[in-house]
Amino acid sequence: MAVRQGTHVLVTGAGGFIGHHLVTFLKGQGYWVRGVDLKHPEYSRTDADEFEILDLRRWPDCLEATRGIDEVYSLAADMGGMGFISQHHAEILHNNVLISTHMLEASRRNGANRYLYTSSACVYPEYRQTDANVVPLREDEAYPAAPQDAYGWEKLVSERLCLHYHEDYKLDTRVVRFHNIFGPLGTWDGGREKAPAALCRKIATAKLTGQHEIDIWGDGEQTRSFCYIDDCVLGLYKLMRSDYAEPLNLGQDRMVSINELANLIAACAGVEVTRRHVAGPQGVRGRNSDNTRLLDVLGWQPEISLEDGLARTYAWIEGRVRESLAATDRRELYADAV
Ligand code: NAD
Ligand code: GDC
Repeated sequence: MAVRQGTHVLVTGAGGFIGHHLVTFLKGQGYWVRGVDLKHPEYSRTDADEFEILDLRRWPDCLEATRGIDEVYSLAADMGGMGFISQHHAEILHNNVLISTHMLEASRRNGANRYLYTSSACVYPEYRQTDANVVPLREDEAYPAAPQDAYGWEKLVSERLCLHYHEDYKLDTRVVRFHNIFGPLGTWDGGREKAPAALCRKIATAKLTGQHEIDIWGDGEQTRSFCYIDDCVLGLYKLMRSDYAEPLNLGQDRMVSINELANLIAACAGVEVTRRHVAGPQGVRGRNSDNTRLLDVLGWQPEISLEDGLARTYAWIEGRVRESLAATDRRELYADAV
């Protein structure tokens, strides 16, 4: 505890899904934490000791964010699910290159000891993910490079930047590759939401309105693995405390189809839904995490079952949908009255 109390930690993207949960976790471990983002967390108050609204595309803001900091968890990024990353290539590449490049250099200049960069399974080559029954992806399979979308290209280049800062400047870097993280307090509507949140929202809406048909993008036979947020923040912390500087997967290795995911969520909701398969961005056909190296390096892998994680996530999203439907009813009543 003594070391932790003296350690000043920065979490960028602390107004977002994973960053917000990570701040709470690190406070629980006894750290002094500064959160930075373009916005405050949307669904509950931050536990950070200090929270600054900064734009990390800007070099002066990165210097401001990293002053007096020992360890940086770098999560800020312009990001979203397939609906967002398949439509905003230029914006994502431009914004995230600036954030990652400036944050790494500012952390070095201000004397940070450790820097953890949050990369993505999107760095893996699309040619390894063409089959729904995909071979789980190993860390050493990112090359020859053919990442998914501009989002994946930025992640791969920033991974390399971290490795070179480690070699050239002896900055103690860590690189994690997330595989579809989900949970409460994450984006659930508006276009950036990923499949677990989108399907929870659609199924909650079906349940609460009695219209039991939901849209699924594609035939639903595409596969993914999904990792619950509590496992994600624990894994991030374990990686930061390790001495491992190479990229490391952080995800579940249980692969399900999107149709199976919808069935599991419908079971949480206690309703039966009919799936309507519609056109939509699908990304890779299959994706799963190989956790061999994760187990080797951390002696641990995510433990929370998909069923448990979905039950907690669904309950939270059903609450948001209920509020949203009630607000719509109030607006319609008011419009009728005037
Ligand atoms: P999120 O969108 O909820 O959080 C990212 C935060 O970064 C947002 O709050 C956003 O406002 C902030 N941000 C964006 N531009 C900024 C800027 N210029 N200055 C300051 N803040 C800025 O996303 P998340 O799910 O919490 O993801 C966190 C990190 O993990 C990201 O780097 C993301 O690419 C990576 N990642 C997430 C997943 C996942 O499944 N959630 C998968 C792979 C990688
Ligand atoms: O958005 P996502 O969760 O991202 O989509 C998973 C699959 O679910 C896709 O094939 C998509 O077509 C399908 N899907 C079906 N219906 C829907 O209503 C829907 N909404 C959404 N969003 N998807 C639906 C993600 C990236 C992240 C990130 C992670 C790393 O890709 O978007 O930014 O880095 O990967 O694992 P996904 O898993 O393809």
